[in-house]
Amino acid sequence: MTPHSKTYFASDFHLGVDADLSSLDREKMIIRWLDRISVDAREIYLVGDIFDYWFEYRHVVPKGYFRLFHKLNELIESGIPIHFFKGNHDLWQYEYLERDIGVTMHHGPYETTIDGSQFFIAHGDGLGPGDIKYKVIKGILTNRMCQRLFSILHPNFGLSMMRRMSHKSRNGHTLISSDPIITNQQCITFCKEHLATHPNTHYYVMGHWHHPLIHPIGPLNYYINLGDWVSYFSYGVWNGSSFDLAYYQE
Ligand SMILES: [Mn+2]
Repeated sequence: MTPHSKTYFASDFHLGVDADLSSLDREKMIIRWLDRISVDAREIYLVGDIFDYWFEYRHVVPKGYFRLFHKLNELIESGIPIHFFKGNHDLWQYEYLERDIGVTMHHGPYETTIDGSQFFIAHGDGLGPGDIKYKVIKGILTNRMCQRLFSILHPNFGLSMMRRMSHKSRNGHTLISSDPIITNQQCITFCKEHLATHPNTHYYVMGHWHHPLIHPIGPLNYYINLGDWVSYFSYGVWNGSSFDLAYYQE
């Protein structure tokens, strides 16, 4: 196998919130993971909710994450492209990460071919039936005028408000079931419907539900949930011919 032949996927770091491990400890762990995979990574996809909350003002960004930003920039400079998806917790990102860190930002689902296989990559929020309340809220949060009004608030006030909102929403997203197929049902339903009209899609790679899973949805088609780096420390690896979930251990 040639070096730099693997594609890595991870999501839902939720940096900015302390869990069993503090945000800083998890950030340092993520950097050690990035160092490890940089040996054979060709591309890295970070599939949303990297930050637990984020708002980018015209001249101000939330402080912290310097270590992560530095590492991402270093990998990009070394020739490993990093794709960055907005999640439902950090959808207010504009050009800072793209311009200053060099990531390729995706504002919605992204379809691409990797080693001849067709991938559909998305954070996963708002996909599938139901969750009407969230879809309405997302409509408001992504509204330009609402964003402009919010940006008038002083960052000390605006960001602590976001932090509280984010905490509430996370509590609403604790695992629905101990069965990952049930937790992921909404996205699985979406993928099956999408597959009916796009039968060439081989892999649907998503985050959001925080419950790692590889689930067949067709003869050669799979739904993958990447889990999270709050409790699972899970990630996806595509080695050119197959997709696996792995769990980071020091
Ligand atoms: Mn999440």
